[in-house]
Amino acid sequence: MSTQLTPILTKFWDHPTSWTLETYEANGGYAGLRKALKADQADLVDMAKASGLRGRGGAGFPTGLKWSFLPKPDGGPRYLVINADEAEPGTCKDIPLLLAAPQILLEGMVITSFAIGCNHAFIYLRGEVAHVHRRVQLAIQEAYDAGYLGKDILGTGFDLDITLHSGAGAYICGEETALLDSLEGRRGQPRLKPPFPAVEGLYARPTVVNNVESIASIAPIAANGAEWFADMGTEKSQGFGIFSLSGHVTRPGQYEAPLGITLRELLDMAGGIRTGHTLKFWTPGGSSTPIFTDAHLDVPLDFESVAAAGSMLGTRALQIFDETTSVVRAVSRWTDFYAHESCGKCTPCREGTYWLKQIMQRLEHGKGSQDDIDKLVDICDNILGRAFCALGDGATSPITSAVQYFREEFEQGMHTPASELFPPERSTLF
Ligand code: L3W
Repeated sequence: MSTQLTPILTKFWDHPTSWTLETYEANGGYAGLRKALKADQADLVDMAKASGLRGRGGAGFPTGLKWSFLPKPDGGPRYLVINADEAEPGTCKDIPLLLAAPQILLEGMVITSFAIGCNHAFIYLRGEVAHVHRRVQLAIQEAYDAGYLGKDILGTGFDLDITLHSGAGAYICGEETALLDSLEGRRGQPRLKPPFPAVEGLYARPTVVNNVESIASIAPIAANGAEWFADMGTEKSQGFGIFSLSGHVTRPGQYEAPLGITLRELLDMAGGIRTGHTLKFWTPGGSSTPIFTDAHLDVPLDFESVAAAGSMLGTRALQIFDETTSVVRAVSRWTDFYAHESCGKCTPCREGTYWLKQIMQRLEHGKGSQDDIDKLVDICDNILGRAFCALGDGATSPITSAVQYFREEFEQGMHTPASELFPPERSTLF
């Protein structure tokens, strides 16, 4: 289900055959590509820059700027790689987009490849979603058959092949350099940066790695112009995005809206917190971002405002929890996840997430000791900024923010199990 204030990426998701090329073309699909193929490559990079589009995969890095980091052509290959390894707890926008409207990503990929001079692009898809793999493969075939992919696209002389690759179910492969290692057939572990992928990426060639939603947004930008996009959102966080609401909300789902919308406004669209209950805490951008409470209902959900309020816009994965939820139990589940998914390459993350898990489990089961809370915060302090990639930092965010807002619940964890304070059957989520 999708609800749209800006009906663009999610425009026809509710159509019974939304994923077909026929439905996509009937809704204006590939108009952006026809325009783009008549433009200069440099103008398309400028278009991406002028639109203000920032990466939709979590970091918010300016998309056009990233493209402009590619070195001058040297006659060798350069690649576009789409990060579709959506696995962050709560994040559910790229997989639904690929299922409902895969052609919009493919159109964005052809435009981007043309802009950066790439003739072979890849989609790295999360391994667990075999049904999505089938749907995207079908969409790629339809695009080849219609002349949008392959040799001499639409008679312009531009060639592009797309390879769809499924991962094997490791969260770390959403980190762009681990993804590249995995795509090359190696065990997915992050590489040292610099060199950034733009300079030395897939097979040590210049590579643009972008998120699904970022490149899908390029298709309507090419059709409607950079200014049209830049006019939406806020001054520094332009355009629109998909907000995924989950948890204790009446109508969970994907809500497309300009950046800068607030949780209060999104909840109005989603029917509010489930009947008879009140908001307790929520994540603005997935479990790797510091949690917010009911005091943050009116924070504009743009990169700057969320950062100023102490968190990160991340992937706009709004996981919503009401007063029946134990914050200790919720954080303990996320900590299990990070400990399980740590790739083991660096000591702070490999050892630190294991220690965090032990302490969180003690507190969850009412067996914490006097100094456990200080120890938790101290371990987080020692991981933050010292891990090899963002996974370590992400593991600390829910813990330090939860201690900040709900310290008394952690203190209760020294003697009372969370299941007694917050019976799981009332909460329904954990
Ligand atoms: C060339 C430079 N390129 C930066 C590029 C860089 C990358 C992009 C952003 O983490 C975050 C993380 C998660 N020359 C460059 C340059 N770049 N300087 O810009 O880079 P960075 O390092 O800021 O971020 P990142 O490593 O991409 C992503 C957060 O997102 N997150 C994660 C969600 C996870 C998923 C998932 O499910 N797979 O989306 C949620 O909040 O914690 O902070 O391309 O190469 N000088």
